[in-house]
Amino acid sequence: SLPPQQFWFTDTNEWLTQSVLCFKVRLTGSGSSRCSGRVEVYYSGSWGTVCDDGWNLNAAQVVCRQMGCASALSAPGSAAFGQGSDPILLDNVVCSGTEQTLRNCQHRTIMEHDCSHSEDASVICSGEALSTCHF
Ligand SMILES: [Ca+2]
Ligand SMILES: [Ca+2]
Repeated sequence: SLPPQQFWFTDTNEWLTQSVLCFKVRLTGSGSSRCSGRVEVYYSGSWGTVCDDGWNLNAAQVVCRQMGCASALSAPGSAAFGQGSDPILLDNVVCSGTEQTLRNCQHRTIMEHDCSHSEDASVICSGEALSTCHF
């Protein structure tokens, strides 16, 4: 297992411990599978969606890695797997593709957005790989 580590997150102004390394992500929605679907992240007790503004293959790659899946094939926007109903948690996500989790990518302050659920972001990852996260 991972050694205890702490990270300062400017978006929440708090120290978070190693669980952040595995900041929970799930793929859901109509037609989803373990490695494809609408991206939902878990924050402060609830699940929420990600807006497609800025969403691209680099961001999808981070999600695919987090999910223990192989490389990202596409990063569909516009609620390709249906619209979520939970809060929109992340907007303007910009990743280089090498980040450990979506929260290590640039994004607006959590829950600040100018989106609707018609803009929910999704990923399609190829195959399956071994996860490096252990819950
Ligand atoms: Ca959009
Ligand atoms: Ca936006």
